[in-house]
Amino acid sequence: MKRRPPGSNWGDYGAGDRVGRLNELTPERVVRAAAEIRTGRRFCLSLPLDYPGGNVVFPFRFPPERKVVDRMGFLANDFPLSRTREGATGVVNDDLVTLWTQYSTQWDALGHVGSHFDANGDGEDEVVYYNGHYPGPDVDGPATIGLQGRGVLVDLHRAFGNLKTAVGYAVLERIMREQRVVVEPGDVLALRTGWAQLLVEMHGSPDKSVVHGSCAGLDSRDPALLRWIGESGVAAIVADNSAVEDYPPKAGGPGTPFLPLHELCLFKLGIHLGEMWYLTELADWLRDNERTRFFLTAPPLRLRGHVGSPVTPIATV
Ligand code: UVW
Repeated sequence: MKRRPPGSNWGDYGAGDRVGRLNELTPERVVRAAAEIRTGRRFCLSLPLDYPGGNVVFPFRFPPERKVVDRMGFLANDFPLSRTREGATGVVNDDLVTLWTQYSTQWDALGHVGSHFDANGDGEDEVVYYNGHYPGPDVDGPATIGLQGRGVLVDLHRAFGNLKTAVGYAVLERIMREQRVVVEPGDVLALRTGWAQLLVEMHGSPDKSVVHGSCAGLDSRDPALLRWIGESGVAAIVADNSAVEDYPPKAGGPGTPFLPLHELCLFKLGIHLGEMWYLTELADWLRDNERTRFFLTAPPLRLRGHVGSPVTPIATV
């Protein structure tokens, strides 16, 4: 890589780096995060992975498909082990699941969104990803990071209810001040918008107009917001909505990204995005206990070559 996009941090964590701002989850900061464990109470931050339900959120993503494994020509459903060894007792079940990795609660990997940019300096733009990695084996690295750190939650739902709105920096800053949220470098920023709660209330049969017409998202056309994300030092950003940024973002002019926040975070800065997390119970508990921070455990699947990962994040308070 000879050139890096303006406003990017390519190379800052090393030429071969593939985890971006997760480098900020240093051992010292994980110890700091552990100070947020005061009651031992845990919250599961995943939706059921067959939610939203159907494919009205993104028409190209579908619920998981479960099948029973074929074992010796029989379905492995109450499969008698006497078929494996004569006279043996016991039965066994075996299944397989086809998962659309970005269907439900997930991490966007840094390979999820790239751009066209002349990283090799030959005068031609090429398809390239975070840190100047090229498509193929370069972005296929295994996700081995043991992702733990301090989460800090901003409750946008408390401010806006289910109103669909794009939240820029000025408003976010005001809400953070009102809710006494302080974000420090290495924190995982969590945004509760209420959107995932609407999914839960629709019980797997989501209404298209509700899905596409509700709740807050970040205003990714606000330069001040993008600048703050860069300067804040956040290790990752997660939300209980579909795309972290208000979706679809307002159209920009020709030559501007379709998804400005995705481009900034995944392509330029190596900030992973968590989408469709379930934050309702955690957010309510934090509010009731006058807290904003929690200990987060959220490792992606250790699966090679995928560009998004289902995840079962756990918050401990
Ligand atoms: C969008 O496509 C908006 O988001 P993602 O692909 O990250 O789910």
